[in-house]
Order: sequence, then C-alpha cells, then structure tokens
Amino acid sequence: MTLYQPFLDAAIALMKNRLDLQSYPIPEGFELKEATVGKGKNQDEVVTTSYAFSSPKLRQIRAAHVQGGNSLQVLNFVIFPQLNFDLPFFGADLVTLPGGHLIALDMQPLFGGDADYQAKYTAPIEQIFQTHQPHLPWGGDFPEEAKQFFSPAFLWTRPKETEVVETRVFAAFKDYLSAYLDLVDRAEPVTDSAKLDSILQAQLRYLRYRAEKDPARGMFKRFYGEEWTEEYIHGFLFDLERKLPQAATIGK
Ligand code: DBV
Repeated sequence: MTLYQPFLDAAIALMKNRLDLQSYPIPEGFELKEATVGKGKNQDEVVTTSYAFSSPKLRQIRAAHVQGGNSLQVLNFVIFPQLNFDLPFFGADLVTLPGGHLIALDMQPLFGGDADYQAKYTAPIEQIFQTHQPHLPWGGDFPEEAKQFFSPAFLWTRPKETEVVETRVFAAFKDYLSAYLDLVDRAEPVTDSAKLDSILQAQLRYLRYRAEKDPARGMFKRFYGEEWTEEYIHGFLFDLERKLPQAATIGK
C-alpha cells in the first residue's frame, strides 16, 4: 500500500457515506497513465490514476494519484462546488519527493479578502486547525501571489518523518474533509444574479491561477510529454472553462 492510498480510500468512503455521489467523466486516456523513468537500477514505473465524482452541490470532485516508488508519491485532491454555491474549494496537495514531504490542506476561499466570508467558512474549522497545527508547523516560504487563495486555517507543512504523514496528516485530512462535508450539508443555493456572477468570477480566478501555476506541470511533462500534460491540466484537473457555459446555467 503506497503512502496516500489510505487517504484516497478514506475520502471516497466518507463521501459515499455523506454525499449523493455520481460519477463524473474522465476524458479518455487519463484514467490511468504509465511511464518508465530513470535508468538501470533507478528505473521505476510512474503510474498516475484519476478519480472524479460530482454531487448535487459539488460540480467536480477529483483526485490525481501519482505512484512512483518510495520517493515519488502525490495525491492532489480538489473539490469544486457548483457555481450557485458560495462554498470554498476543498484543496489537498499531498506531495512526497526525494527532497521530503510537502503538505497543503485547506478550505480555499472564493473571497479571501472578505471578513464576512472568512467568518462564515473559517470559523467552523478554526477548532480543527488549532488541534492539528501544533503537530504540523508552518512549512515556510510560500508564493506571495498564492496567499489570496488560502484561508486562515491553511495547514502548510513539510514533515520530516513519514510517520507524521501517516498519523497526524491523515487525521487532519479526514477532519478537514468531514468538516467540509458539514459545510456542504448546510449550504443553500445562491439566487441573486450579482452574487452568482461574483462566484463565477472567483471560481475562474482560482482555476486560472492553478492551471497556469500548476507545480506538477514540470513533473508530468517529464513523465508523459507536453501534449498529454496540457490536456490533463485543462481537460481534467482544472476543467471549468471547458465546461462553461453549461456549468453556469445551474440554478438559473
Ligand atoms: N499540485 C497540483 C496538482 C498536482 C500537484 C494538480 C497532480 O496543484 C503536485 C499534481 N505540488 C505538486 C507537486 C509539487 C507541489 C508543490 C508535484 C512539488 C513541485 C516541485 O517541487 O517540483 C500548494 N504545492 C506545491 C507547492 C505549493 C503547493 C505551495 C510548492 C510550490 C513551489 O515550491 O513552487 N496547492 C498548491 C498551490 C495551490 C494549491 C500553489 C494554490 C492555490 O492549492
């Protein structure tokens, strides 16, 4: 069992329990992708598998799981709400590279600068953040321009020990996802057209940033080539623009 498989299994089990989960299409050629990397005894298979679902309030729930041996494991898991809800995104970037572990876990705000919004969506997870943060210290340097996309409950950490990932990070991941599903339960659809437009603009801002700055782009290009990588990023990982305008008609 690889490092992040239990995270993926737990997330899917929890969501099956709590959501009316439907399947979401994964473009052909992206469900499973393999490459052989390295030479001689450093040779390894890198396998990337993709998962996707939707629910009545959540437009796309998707995960990319990269498995390439002990020093290359990634689970990137993001939930994009329907455009008629002002819910934050659920964002988890769990990364293990030869240099160590890098963990980003958050409910990423649509309107990071808005105090009322932060109160509505960060206050409910403040307690969970306080529980986990002492064991998962701040991971340091962080792209300045990315800050607007994170909440005050952002867990950003670089654990030295794999055991910390297996225990503390795993616990935090399950707590954050469970708290997110509580927010989803309570969420009411937005009907005001100005508000709907601001949600659409905020989703596009987030999505364009992530697609443009995807830190995995270099890795994917090396493994699977440029064409596959760009199509994976824009056609699956961050697909909202491709899904417009249908996605924007929901609730209207
Ligand atoms: N990151 C993704 C996707 C990945 C992925 C879709 C499927 O958004 C993996 C794979 N993240 C990934 C990898 C690395 C990072 C790093 C492979 C290591 C890159 C490398 O060192 O070569 C949070 N992820 C990071 C970093 C941050 C994040 C801050 C360090 C980047 C750096 O050092 O430049 N998650 C990431 C992020 C946002 C987010 C920037 C912004 C909204 O949600």
